[in-house]
Amino acid sequence: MEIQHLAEDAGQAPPFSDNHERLRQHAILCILGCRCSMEIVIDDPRLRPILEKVEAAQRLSYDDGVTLFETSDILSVGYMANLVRERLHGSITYFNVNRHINPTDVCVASCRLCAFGKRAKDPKAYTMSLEEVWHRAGEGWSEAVTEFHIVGGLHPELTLDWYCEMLRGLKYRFPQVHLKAFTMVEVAYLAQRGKISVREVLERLRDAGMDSLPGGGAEIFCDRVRRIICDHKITGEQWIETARTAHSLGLHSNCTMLYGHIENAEDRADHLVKLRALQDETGGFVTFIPLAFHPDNTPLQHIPKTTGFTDIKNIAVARLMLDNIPHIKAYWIMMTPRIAQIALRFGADDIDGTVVEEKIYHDAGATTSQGLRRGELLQLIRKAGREPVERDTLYRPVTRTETAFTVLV
Ligand code: V47
Repeated sequence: MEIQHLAEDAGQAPPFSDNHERLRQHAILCILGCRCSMEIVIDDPRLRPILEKVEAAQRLSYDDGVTLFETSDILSVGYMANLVRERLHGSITYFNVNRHINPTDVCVASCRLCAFGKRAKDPKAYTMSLEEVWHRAGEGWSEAVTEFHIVGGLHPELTLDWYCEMLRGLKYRFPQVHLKAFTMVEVAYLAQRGKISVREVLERLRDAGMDSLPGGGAEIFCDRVRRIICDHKITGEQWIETARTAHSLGLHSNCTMLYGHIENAEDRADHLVKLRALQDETGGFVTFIPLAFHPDNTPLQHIPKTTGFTDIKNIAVARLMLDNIPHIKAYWIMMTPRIAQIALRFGADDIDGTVVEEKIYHDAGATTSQGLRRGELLQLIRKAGREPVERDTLYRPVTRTETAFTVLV
């Protein structure tokens, strides 16, 4: 009788005044095998209706997003995000064997958020020759990479032909490697400089070997914030339009959000809702990566660094709001391997890859290592109690020996 009564009440999550009584009821429900809202003690009552929606697999609203960003009840948010993560991926955690290549740091944009971009006249600026790019791609560890992640500054002189030649040369030398290249910002800049359409730029890059696009440059879509952190970059609307065009050509891409600077909870919720709306339309996003702002060596270096709490929260809220984007990445370079491990219990199902040589975050003060070996990534994931799966860029499982790999299609 009592048990039946408790089970009926389970969906309503009554407020418990007596902790002992709550634990007793919880124990009975566990014996019954119920997974319900009574398993979790919610400190912030504003999260109750959100939990109900999450359990019923209903879409969360913009207001829910603001509430999730504002609350400090991180365990409840994490519980919900983990529920969704495990519904989608079980315990599987993806990683890849990749290499970053940044052909140039010369950039006309001078974004305040960035420590990587340099003016052409800066003695510290560099631009690789094509031969250097191709040579650099083959350097590093013997493990066969499955992806080159290629991004750089907005160089005022490098032409679309130069970039196409770079891609063709990479495909010729490394035919099996997926080329994930150029942010929406670089694509839009090439179109503007060449006085041609974004579509034409994307078609030419694709025909030269570009397989997909990374998620960078989205920052925060809100104009008020963009005017301060990246005033010379394309607008949020132009970023979305460029991604829409890429997806319409059958190209997949990732997407990002830069947090931890001058944005607020509303700006973040708005950013996620806009990404979700585009994904409803195109289905072209593969992975979302929340990026923590690193202030060192930028004009915004007075802004304090993000905390582990904020980093974890952004992963969890992203998993809850982006119900149509399959993967959420805890980019270990940006959040440290330690926090990335925790993130695997708070909504993330991916930790990125070996990377080998990272410049954008290290120029901005990152203290993580430049790269990790495949075995170290496996260990990180296993020690977090998750099941590692090596993937290619499009999440097909990879089997490998030390120097060769096979993608299971
Ligand atoms: O576009 C620049 C951001 C992005 C800083 O698609 C900064 O798989 C923090 O997009 N502090 C590049 N962030 C990184 C990126 C990325 C990384 C890993 C995987 C993928 C993917 C994409 O980093 C830039 C910009 O949004 N950024 N400067 C800074 N000081």
